[in-house]
Amino acid sequence: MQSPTDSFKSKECIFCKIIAGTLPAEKVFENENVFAFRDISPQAPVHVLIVPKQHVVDILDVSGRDMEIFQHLFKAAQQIAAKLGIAGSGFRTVFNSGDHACQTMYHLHLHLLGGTQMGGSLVG
Ligand code: DGP
Repeated sequence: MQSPTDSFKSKECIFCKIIAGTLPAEKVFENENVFAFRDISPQAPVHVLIVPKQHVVDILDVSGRDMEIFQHLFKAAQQIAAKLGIAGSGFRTVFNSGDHACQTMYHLHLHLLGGTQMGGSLVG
């Protein structure tokens, strides 16, 4: 598992390597700002990770002009949900930040989950 300190160096970041194409992943979407791929350990029939191409650690690491990152991620979520056929049935978007949320990968990522009826509880 990556530690926040280690993965802050983007050259060592697994998600940066996936974006660069030096580690394999099942890509579902890409544009100038965003890359999206299937989660290696899916928790729903559709489980996609949407990541900014710019290396930022978590939502606390985004400020100022970088706030546009959130716009890019949610715009991509809209497009991917439509592309994968879950826009109508519904989907969940989640950011995990820090220990209590069990963040394990320290490159900001928006989970997009759908394709099944999910429970109402957000805290496992
Ligand atoms: P989080 O707990 O929010 O930090 O979720 C990180 C997610 O990243 C977790 O659901 C598993 C996924 N993941 C970790 N390593 C890889 C990988 O190498 N490839 C892919 N596709 N997903 C990964």
